[in-house]
Amino acid sequence: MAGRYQSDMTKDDVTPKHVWLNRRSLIAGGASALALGSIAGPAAASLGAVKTDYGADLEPNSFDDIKSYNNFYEFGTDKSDPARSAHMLTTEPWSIEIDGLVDNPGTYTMDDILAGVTLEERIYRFRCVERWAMVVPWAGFELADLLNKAGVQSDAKYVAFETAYRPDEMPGVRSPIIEWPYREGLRLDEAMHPLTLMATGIYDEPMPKQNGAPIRLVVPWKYGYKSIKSIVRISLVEKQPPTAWNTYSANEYGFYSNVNPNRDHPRWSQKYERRIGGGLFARQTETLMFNGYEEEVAGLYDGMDLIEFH
Ligand SMILES: Nc1nc2c(c(=O)[nH]1)N[C@H]1C(S)=C(S)[C@@H](COP(=O)(O)O)O[C@H]1N2
Ligand SMILES: [Mo]
Repeated sequence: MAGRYQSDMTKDDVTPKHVWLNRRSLIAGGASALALGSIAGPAAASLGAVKTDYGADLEPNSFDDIKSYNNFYEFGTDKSDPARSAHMLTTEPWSIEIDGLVDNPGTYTMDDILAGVTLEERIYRFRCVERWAMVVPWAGFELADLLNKAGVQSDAKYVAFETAYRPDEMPGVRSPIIEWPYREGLRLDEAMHPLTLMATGIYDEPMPKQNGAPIRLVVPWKYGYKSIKSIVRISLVEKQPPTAWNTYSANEYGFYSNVNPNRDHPRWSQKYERRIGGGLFARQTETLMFNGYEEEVAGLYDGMDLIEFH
C-alpha cells in the first residue's frame, strides 16, 4: 500500500449468483458432507450464521477472489503472499486481551467472546484505499456486543486494536514497513455503530487465515486498512490512539479514513474504484461517499470537516 497501487487483476468473473445461492441453500438444507465437500472443500464447516437483509441487493465476490487477493503485511506485501504464508499463523487457542477503561478487563478466550452471541451474515461492500473493491459475505457479530460484555466506562472515548505480533509465524514483520504490531482505532461511537462488525467467517465458513483468522474487525464505510485482522488486544482509552498507517504517513492515511470520493489520496484520485473479479478490463465505478453507507453513518460526523478530518 505504501506507494504501490496494485493493478494485477488476475481473477475471473465473480461467482454467478445462482451458483452462490445454490451453495447457500445446500448448507441451509443440511447437505451431506460429501455434497458440501464437493463444493467447498472437505475441511469446510458451516458456522450457521443467521441471514440478514444487509447487502441482500449486492453480488458477493467469489470465495476464491476473497481469499486469494489480500493485504496482510505481516505475511508479505504482495497480494498473493497472505494466501501462501498465513497458514503459519497459529489461531487455536486464541484470546483477546480487553483492557483500559472497562469494568471487566482480562483475557477473553474465543469461547468467552462467542458466548451468547448469534453470528449473523452481513454482506458488505469493502473498499481498499488502493482503489480496489469487493463485496464480502461476512459472518460475525456487532463489536458493540463485545464492548458491552467488557463494560465500557464513561470516560472511554476511543477503542484501540492490536494484531498479533509473532516473528516466528509472520515472515513479513521482519521488514520494518510499518511499526509492528499493526494497530488501529475507532472513536467510541463508530465502534458502537451497528454496522461495525467483529467477523469470524466468510461464506459461513471459519475465517481464512489470510483474511484475519480467527477474528477481525470490519468497518464497511472506511478504507480497508481500518479493518484490522487477527486481533489480540482491544483497549478502551480516553485519547485518540496511534494507528499503523496514520503513523506511517498522516497526510496520506488519516485517523478517520472514511471512504470519500471528494478527498483524494495525495498520490491518486479516489473518485473511482475497481471491483476485483471483474477481469483485467473491469469497468471503474464511482466511489460512493462512506462507501455507500452514508444514510447509516453520516450522522456520526455532523458538523465535521471531512477533508481536514480525513
Ligand atoms: N493486521 C493487519 N490487518 C490488516 C492489514 C494488514 O496488513 N495487517 N491490511 C489492511 C488492508 S490495507 C486491507 S485492504 C484489508 C484487506 O482485507 P482482506 O485481505 O480480507 O480483503 O485488511 C486490513 N487489515
Ligand atoms: Mo487496503
